[in-house]
Amino acid sequence: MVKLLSVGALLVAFSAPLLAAEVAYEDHDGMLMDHGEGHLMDMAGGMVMGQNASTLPGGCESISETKEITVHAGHKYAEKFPGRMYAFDKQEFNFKPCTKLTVHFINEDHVRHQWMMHGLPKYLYPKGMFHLEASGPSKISGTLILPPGDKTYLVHCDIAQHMEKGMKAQLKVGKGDGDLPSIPGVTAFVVADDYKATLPELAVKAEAQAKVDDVAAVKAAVVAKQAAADKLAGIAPPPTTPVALQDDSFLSGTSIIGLALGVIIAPFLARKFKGMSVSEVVAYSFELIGTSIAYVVKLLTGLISLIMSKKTKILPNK
Ligand SMILES: [Cu+2]
Repeated sequence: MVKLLSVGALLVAFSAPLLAAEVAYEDHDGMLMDHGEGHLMDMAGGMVMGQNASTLPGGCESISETKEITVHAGHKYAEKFPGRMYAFDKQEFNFKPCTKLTVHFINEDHVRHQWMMHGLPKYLYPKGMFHLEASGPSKISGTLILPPGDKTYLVHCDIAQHMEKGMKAQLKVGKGDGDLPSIPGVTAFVVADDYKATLPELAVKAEAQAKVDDVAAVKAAVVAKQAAADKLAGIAPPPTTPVALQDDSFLSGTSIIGLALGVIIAPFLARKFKGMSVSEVVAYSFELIGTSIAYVVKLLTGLISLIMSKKTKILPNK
C-alpha cells in the first residue's frame, strides 16, 4: 500500500512540470524586482525601463485619460507584409497628451522582443526611453505618462535587425508631428525591395557597376604613380588642360591631395637621396613610412582616449 502511494506521489510530481509546460506564456509581471528609477527586471528575461505611473511630465496639469493596450509581437504578424520577418500586431497608436498608458506586451516568438519607445523627456525617462522586454513566449506590462504636445514617437524592437525586418510602429500624442518612414502597412520603406528585376538581371547590373568603379580606381592610381615618379626624376608635370579638369574620374579629390603631397615631399626626398645607393634609398623609405605610421597611430590613440574620457563624463551619475 505504501509502495502504491509513493508511486502515485511520484506520478503526480512528474506530471506537474508537464502540465505547467502546457501554459504557453510566461507572465513576468508577478516576478519583477524593482531596481529603482523605473527599472524592473526578473531572472527570466523580462524587463521594464522608464516605468512611471505617478510623476506628471512638465506641462501636464493632470492625467487626461487612463488607457490600457495589449500589443502582440511575433513573426506571424509580419506575414501580411512582403519581405518582413517580425512585426507588432498594430503599427499605429494615438493617445491624448498626458494619458496614463499601461502597455501589456505579449511576445509570441521564441526569441527576445521589445516594445521600445523613444524621444520622451529625459528628465523623467532615462535616455528618453520607455522600454518593455520579453524573452520567449511571455507577457510583460509597464506604465508611463505621455508628455503634453503634438508629437510622433518611434516604437520599435531594438534587437539587431528586428526593426529593419518590420518590428516598427509609431505612437502619436495629440495630432503627432508627421509620419515616420518604413512603418509596415503605414508609410513607404526607405529602402524599397525591387521585385521587378529578376535575380540574374540584378547580378549583371551590380557586376557592370563594379567594373566601372574598378577602371576608375586603376586610372587614378596610374596617374598618381606616374606623377610621383616624374617628380622624383625631376620631370615637370604636364600642364593641366581644361579637358583633363572636366574628367572627374581623372582628377578626383584624393588624387589632387596625393599630387599636392608629392609636390611638397619630392624636393625634400630628392635632396635626401642624393648620393645614396638604391638599397639605401629603399631602406630609408621604409624607415620613413614606419615612423609616419607610428606617429599617426599615436595621434589616433590620443584622439580615441580623449573621446572615451569625454563619453564617460556624459553618462548620468548612478
Ligand atoms: Cu524583436
